[in-house]
Formats: sequence, structure tokens, C-alpha cells
Amino acid sequence: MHTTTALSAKTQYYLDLEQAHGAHNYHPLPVVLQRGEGVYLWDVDGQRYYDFLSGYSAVNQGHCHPRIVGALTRQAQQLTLTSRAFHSNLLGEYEQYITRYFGYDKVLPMNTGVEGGETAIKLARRWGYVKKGIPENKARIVFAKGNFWGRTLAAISSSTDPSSYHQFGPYMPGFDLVEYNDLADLERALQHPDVAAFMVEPIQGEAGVVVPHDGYLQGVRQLCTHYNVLFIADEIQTGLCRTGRLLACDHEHVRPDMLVLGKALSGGLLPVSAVLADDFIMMNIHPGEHGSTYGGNPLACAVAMEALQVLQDEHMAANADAMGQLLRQQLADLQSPYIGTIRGRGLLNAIVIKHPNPEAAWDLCLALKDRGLLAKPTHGDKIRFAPPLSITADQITECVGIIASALATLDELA
Ligand code: PXG
Repeated sequence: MHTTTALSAKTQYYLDLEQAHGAHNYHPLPVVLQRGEGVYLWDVDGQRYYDFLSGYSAVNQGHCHPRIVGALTRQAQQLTLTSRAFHSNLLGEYEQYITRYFGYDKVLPMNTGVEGGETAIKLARRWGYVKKGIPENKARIVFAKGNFWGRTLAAISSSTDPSSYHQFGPYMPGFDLVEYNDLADLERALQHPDVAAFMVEPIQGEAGVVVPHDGYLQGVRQLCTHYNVLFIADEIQTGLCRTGRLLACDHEHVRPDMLVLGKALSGGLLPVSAVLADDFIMMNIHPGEHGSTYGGNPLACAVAMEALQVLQDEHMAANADAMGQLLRQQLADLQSPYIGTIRGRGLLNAIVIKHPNPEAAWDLCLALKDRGLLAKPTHGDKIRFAPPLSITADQITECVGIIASALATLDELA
């Protein structure tokens, strides 16, 4: 790991603490952050950075959004957790708010994104047995290769990435894989009568912002309807205005049977996820059959309502759409020999680095850090550019200047 500027003693102190006492399950950039506001982060030495990761799209509304922080602090002084053994005065209001916002009959509140995915799969299996007539314990769920929906045993059982699944078996049975962005392959899989659902990201995020061809989502919708299979959209990363629409499915005017949301549902303040579906799916689950201690807690309800309202009030879908186009255009105008591909929708973007040195993407991220912009490579050569959705045109232009300057350092990298 090389960096162009030396790390401060303070930074090194925190890196050493984590190295000594935390599991080594991540490989972060060597920057230690202590404050965030809007599109900016500050490290322990007071250096300011543009955040081009946004907590993997959890911070769409910008860091520490004052309205969302206000909702959190007000509610934290009233009531934070009741468990679902009792009612709270916020749960019903939140459930009404979010089901109207997205146009579904019911919501099932959970915490992390991966729990949302697990919940959707349980609901699909139950629907398969009760409504589709799949024989007991035979239900199958189809996923697309390259998917990422978290780290639980079920999630890694559907993964095609060895770093996710290797030596963590045995795996969950009843999962099938198809090629992403391939309707013929999907149709082949859906013909099996025991398939309950197809769970898919409208744009594959962690795979490196893989955007399917126009018409793919409509094709998925038609095939799922035709074969009586539930279409589960994992919009945990793509949803909530990130791609320039409220949902990435909105680009093709497609309504999934189940919508899984997380991340920016709390604006980055605490883990809040949700599964939305209509009654013919949701009402097959009865008391005691699913839940979570923190799911639907009053603090989460207050924060989620404010986080969703901020997206609307600040026109974040429209801004993400416009700023995304500007970002991709300005990146293309650089005509850098080191950028192989620029792709994305709205402010969910990635560049693929073209360089003989396999460390180039990592080194570029270090050079970006030294110039005041934080981004992280994925799968070696891809770098996500996904700032908070409040970013302005002037800020985009400044950031592309930083990117151009950092790209120039790759000239010296053998
Ligand atoms: N679905 C999608 C599409 C995701 O991108 C999840 C589900 C799981 O969310 P939770 O809240 O359970 O992490 C994600 C997560 C990371 C990391 O290691 C997470 C994601 C992408 C890259 C890294 O924190 N996305």
C-alpha cells in the first residue's frame, strides 16, 4: 500500500487501534474521519474531503442532514424502543406514510439491508406454498449472477463472488442463478414450477454499477407475471433517488411485487430497512412468524419519515439526474487514457480503470484522497463515484478537476 503523502501520527494511532483490536474483515483507505456535513467529510487532522461513496448510498441526503438529525434527537428524548410486544404511537404513522409514499398495501420493517432481503425471501417462500401451490420445502428463488445483497448465510449462498462464499458453506438450498441482463436465461429458470421469486438489483451496485439494457426490467416484469413468479427488486442501493428517480425501477415504469429498501431510508443515521408488498403477499405471514427486536422502533420510524420527506422536499431525484449527466459528461471530456468505461445512472456511477498496473485503481483512490476526494475501488479496477445527492454543479466541476489531477499521477505508475 503506497500513499503519496505521509500519514499523520494521529491517523496512524487510529489505524493501529483498529488493526490491533478489530477483525480484519475490511481493507479501508487510510483515512480516519470524524465529522461530516452535506457532501463533505473531515478527518482527524481537519482535512476536508468530498465524499464520493456516501456510505454505499446510505447518505443520499448528505451527512448529518439537519432535519433528519433533528427528528432523531427529538424522538431520542421521547421514546426509542418498545419492542413489538407493545404498540408505539409512531409505528402506524410510519407504516401509513411509507406505504402511501411507494404505493403498496403493507410494509414489514426491519433494520439492515440484508435482513430486508431475508425477509423478502421468506415472504416469497410463504406465498409460494400458500398461493402458488409449491410443494412444502421445494420453493426455489432465482438470483442474478454478480448479485450482492449482504453477508448472511442466505446472502452468500446466492453469491458468485468467492470472497463472499468461500469456506463459509454449507449453503442455503433452493437458490438458482441466471445471467444478469439476460431475459432468455431468466425465462429458462422461471419455467421451473417451484420458483417462487426472482430477486434482482435494477442496477448491480457492488458488481461495479452494471446497468442492464433498456427494456430489461420490463422484460423481467413480463416474465415474472407470465410464470407466476414474484419480482423482488433489491433497491437498497439503487432506490431513494440515487439513480435520478425515486426508484431505479421507475426508469422503466415497472412495479415490482416486492420492494426492498434500506441504507438511505435513514439518511445514514441508523440501520433501517423495509419490505413493501401488497396484501396477497404480506398477509400470509402471521404473528410470531417473523420479526426483529429493533424492527419498526419509534426512533427508526421518526428518522425514516424525515429522511423520505427530505428526498422529496429537496428534489433529490431531479438533482441526481442532472448532476449525474454532468459528471459523466465532464469525465468523458477528460479523454483520459486510464478511464476504460464510464457508466451509471443519476449519481450511481463507476469508472473502470485501464492501466497495466493492477494496483492502479487503488493508487488512484489514494491520489484522490490526497487531493480531497474519497472513493473506493471495487473488484480491483472499478471505482464508484456516488456523492450525496445534494451536490451542486460547481462542486461536480471541482471534483472532476480533482479526478483529472489524480489521473495524471498514473503516468508515473509502471
Ligand atoms: N442489497 C444491496 C443492493 C446492497 O448494496 C445490501 C443489500 C445489504 O445491506 P446491509 O445494510 O445489510 O449491508 C447491500 C449492501 C459493505 C458494503 O460492506 C455494503 C454494500 C455494498 C458494498 C459494501 O458495507 N451494500
